Amino acid sequence: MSDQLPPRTTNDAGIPAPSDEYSLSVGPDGPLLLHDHYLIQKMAQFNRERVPERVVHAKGSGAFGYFEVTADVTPWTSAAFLSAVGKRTPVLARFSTVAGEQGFADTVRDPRGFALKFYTETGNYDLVGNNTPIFFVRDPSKFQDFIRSQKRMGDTGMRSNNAQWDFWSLSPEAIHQVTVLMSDRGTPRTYRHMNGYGSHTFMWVNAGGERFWVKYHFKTEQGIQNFTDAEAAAMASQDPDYHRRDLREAIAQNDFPAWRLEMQIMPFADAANYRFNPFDLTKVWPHADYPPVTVGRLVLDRNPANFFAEIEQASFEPSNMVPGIGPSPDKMLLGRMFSYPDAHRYRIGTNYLQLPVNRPQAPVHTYTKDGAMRYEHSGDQPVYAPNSYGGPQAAPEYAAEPTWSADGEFVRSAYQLHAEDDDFGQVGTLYRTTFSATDREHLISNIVGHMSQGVERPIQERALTLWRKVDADLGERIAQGLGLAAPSPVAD
Ligand code: HDE
Repeated sequence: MSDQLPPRTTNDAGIPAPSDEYSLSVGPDGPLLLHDHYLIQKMAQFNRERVPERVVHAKGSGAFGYFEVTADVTPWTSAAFLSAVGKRTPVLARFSTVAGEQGFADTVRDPRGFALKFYTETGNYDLVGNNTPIFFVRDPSKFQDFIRSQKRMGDTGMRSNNAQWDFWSLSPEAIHQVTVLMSDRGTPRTYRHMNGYGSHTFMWVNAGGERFWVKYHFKTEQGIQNFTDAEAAAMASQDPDYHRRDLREAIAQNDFPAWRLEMQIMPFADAANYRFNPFDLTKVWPHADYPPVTVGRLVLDRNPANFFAEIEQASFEPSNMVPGIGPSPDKMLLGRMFSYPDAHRYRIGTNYLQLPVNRPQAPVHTYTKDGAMRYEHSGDQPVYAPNSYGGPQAAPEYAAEPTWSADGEFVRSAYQLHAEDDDFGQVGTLYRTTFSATDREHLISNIVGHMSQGVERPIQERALTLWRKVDADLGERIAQGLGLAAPSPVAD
C-alpha cells in the first residue's frame, strides 16, 4: 500500500468530484437532481465501456517486448528493422484462442493466435499468425463459413461438434490443420510453451530488388509443453484465465518468455515448379527442402499497464508491411489484407491507428484527416496533394511494389495443382513421422472423444473416409473407437 496521499477524484473533465458515494438529492431523502452531472457521467460512461469484441480471437492476452536481429538477413530483405545484427525493435504481442467469446476459458482445444506488432522505424509491421503453420481452408471465400461451423449455431445458440465435423468432412483441405488441432498442440500448456508462425508465405525483397519467398517460425525457447485433453478440460473450469495469468505472472517475476525466429527462404524462381503449391496455406514446406535459418529473437518483458486500453484495443493487420517485405499470391493472405483494417474501423473507430498502443513510433505524414476521435493532426500542413506549400510528397524510391507476374485472366478456381499437391500426403507424413507414439495415441482419443459428442453417424462415416485417406492405421483405430464398421461407400 502506498503511504502517499491519493490524488483527488475528478470527473472526466478534470473537475474535482465532491463525493464518490452520494448522489445529489433534495435533502437526504428527497428526489435525485438531474443536474448531478457527475452521477450522469458515471452512469452514461458505464453503459459505454465495451467496444465490440473481436468476432474471432476474442479471448486473448498480450505483452510488450522487443525483437533483436541475430544474423545478417540483408541478402534477402532491405527491411530497415532487420538491417543489422543486434538491432532491436519494440514489439507488442497478443496471443488468443479463436472460436470462444471473451469469457471463454483459455485452455480449450483451439488454434492459438500469435499476433506481433513491430514498431519499426519505417512504420508498423504486423505479423498476425497462429501457433500452427497451416490453416483449415485455403480460400478466403470459405473462411466465414468455416468459422460459423465452429461457433454458436443460429437456432440453439450453442456450439455443435456435429456442425464442426459436417464442415470438416466436406472440406478435405482442412484435414491437415484438424489433425494439428486434435493433437496435443491444440491444448498448449501456456502461451509461453507454444511456437508461433506467420503461416502464410510472404515476400522479402533485398536492396537490389531481388525477391524471395519466406515463411516465419517463432520457436519457443521455453520448449513445447501441452496439456492432455483431460488436463485442459480440468483447467478450463479451475482457472478460465490460466494462460492470461501465467503470461502476466511470468513477466512480473522477470521470467521473460522468448522465441527464436527461424526463416525458411525459397528463391523466387523455385515457386513455379516446387512439388507443393508454396502459396497454399494448408501446406508446409518440408524443412528438408528449405532448412530454417535462425535470424532473430523475440523477448516479452513488459506487461500492459491497462488491459483494455492496450490489449483489447490493440489492432493488428497483415496489410501493415514495411518496405522490404511484401505479400504473396496466398489467397488467404490477400483476403486478410482487406479484412483486418475493416474490422478495426468497425470495432475501434476510424482513427484506431492514433490510439497509443496502435500508433506508429515512426513519424506519420499522412493526408487523411478528421473522423471521430481524431487526435493527431497535421496543423497547417496542406490537406491535399499535390500542393505548393511543403506538404508531404510520396517516396518514389519505394515505388517498386513487391509484385509477382500475375498472368492470365481473372478466374474463380482452385489453385493450380503442383506435382505432389493433395490434401492427405503432408498430414500422413505428420502422423507417421513427426508424431510420437504418444502423440498418435492422444490424437486418436481426442478425435474419438470429440466425434462421440453429438456427431451424427453419416457425418462420422464421411469424416472417417478422410481419416482413412490420411493413414489406414489411423482410420482403423478411429473406426474402432467409434464402433464403426468399414464405412459404407460415401461419394468423394
Ligand atoms: Fe484472422 N481475423 N482471418 N486469421 N486472425 C481476425 O480481426 C480473417 C486467419 C488471426 O490479436 C479478425 O481484429 C479472415 C488466418 C489472429 O487482435 C478478422 C481470414 C490466421 C487474429 C479476421 C482470417 C488468422 C485474427 C477478427 C481468412 C493465421 C487476432 C477481429 C482470409 C495465419 C489478432 C480482428 C489480435 C483476427 C479475419 C484467417 C489469425 C475478422 C478474413 C489464416 C491471430 O478481421
